[in-house]
Amino acid sequence: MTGRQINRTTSTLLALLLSVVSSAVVHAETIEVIVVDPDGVPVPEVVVFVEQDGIGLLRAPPESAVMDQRNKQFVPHVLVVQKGASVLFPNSDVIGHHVYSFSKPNNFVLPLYKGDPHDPVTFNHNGVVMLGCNIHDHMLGYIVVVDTDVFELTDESGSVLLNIADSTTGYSVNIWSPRIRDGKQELTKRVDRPSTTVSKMTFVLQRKLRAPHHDPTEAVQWSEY
Ligand SMILES: [Cu+2]
Repeated sequence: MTGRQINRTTSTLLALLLSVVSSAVVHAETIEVIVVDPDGVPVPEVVVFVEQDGIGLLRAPPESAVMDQRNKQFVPHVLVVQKGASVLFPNSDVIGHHVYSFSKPNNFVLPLYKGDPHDPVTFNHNGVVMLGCNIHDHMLGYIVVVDTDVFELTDESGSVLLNIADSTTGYSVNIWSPRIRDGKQELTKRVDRPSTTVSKMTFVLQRKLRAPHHDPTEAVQWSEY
């Protein structure tokens, strides 16, 4: 084999390898998950996450995220991240905040600060991390740490589209929101392959929702002063 032939063989092999890798990642079935309240009204800002069997190395690494503080609110109110993700807590207000969480083992404290002086916080344990501010009692936020790279918040129509890997033999779809009162077993649906294939899944909540924490229509506006 000449040098050029070897190069060509190498590049062909490389192209083949790349196509195998990308098809393993790309080949997926999309499911739509919808969350509605007992009256059939869509519920936005619900965390939906999918735990897939045997997905192992195909999982994407955790992405870092930002939990901002604006107008004495955590923005977003609910954030979902993969286990191991680092989250920055910049303060975009002109006043100071003192951010903390007592949610063990993800508890942490960022002493009183303005701007962005603190290192990101890494969340290494699954679960809901409830956020507060020592200065402003009404400030409330949530970080949901999940052991999967398939997650999203529902949109205004209570809907979300998620990709399920072809290679998985089964999976569970889970939902969470601080507004939901239903028991834990109602918030998980299991799909076993290949006996079942699903393109659309609806969670109909049985119990009335808690009121939203921040209702913009009820908030006092600066123009009213
Ligand atoms: Cu504060």
